[in-house]
Amino acid sequence: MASSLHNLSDYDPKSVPSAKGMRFAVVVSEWNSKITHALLRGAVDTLLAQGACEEDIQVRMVPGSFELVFGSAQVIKSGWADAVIAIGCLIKGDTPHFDYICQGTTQGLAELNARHDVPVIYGLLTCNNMDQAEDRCGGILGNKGDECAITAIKMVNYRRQILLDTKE
Ligand code: RBF
Repeated sequence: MASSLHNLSDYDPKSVPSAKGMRFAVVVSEWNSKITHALLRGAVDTLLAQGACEEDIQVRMVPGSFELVFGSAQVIKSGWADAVIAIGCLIKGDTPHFDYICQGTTQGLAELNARHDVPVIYGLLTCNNMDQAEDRCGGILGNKGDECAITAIKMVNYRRQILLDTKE
């Protein structure tokens, strides 16, 4: 899992299907907005570069990472999106609060994936300090937003493939 061994913006374009005709909702936490806006930029730019249309990308803001779960659930229920990208940045503080939010948000997003037919992509940075976050939102380790966009496209394609295969 060492992200220092993997640049988050690296991917093999041959392995990525076209995003044309896919609809994406990006739910973004306002906390540590310098980081989350850079992650959002990476995600949107990558979706567009892979063929998604601007009108097929919806961006919604929530106050903090913990609210990503409700924010994503609401987007799923609206029925509009083929995939949700949940973007947040948690920076460790002096109290155990960080651990509770990390755990709650991660568990909540995992439950959405298990319960619904819309993939929710984990765009949550959980960092010990701001330097680690900057390294991962367009710094030396790439941009996790890029990685989330590629994952979202692959997961929409995955579901479409399953639906096609079960029709045959
Ligand atoms: N939200 C984040 O997305 N990243 C953080 O680093 C972060 N740190 C927080 C630290 C404290 C002390 C508090 C009270 C909240 C923090 N939140 C953070 C907000 C959290 O995700 C949530 O919005 C609030 O706890 C309200 O439910």
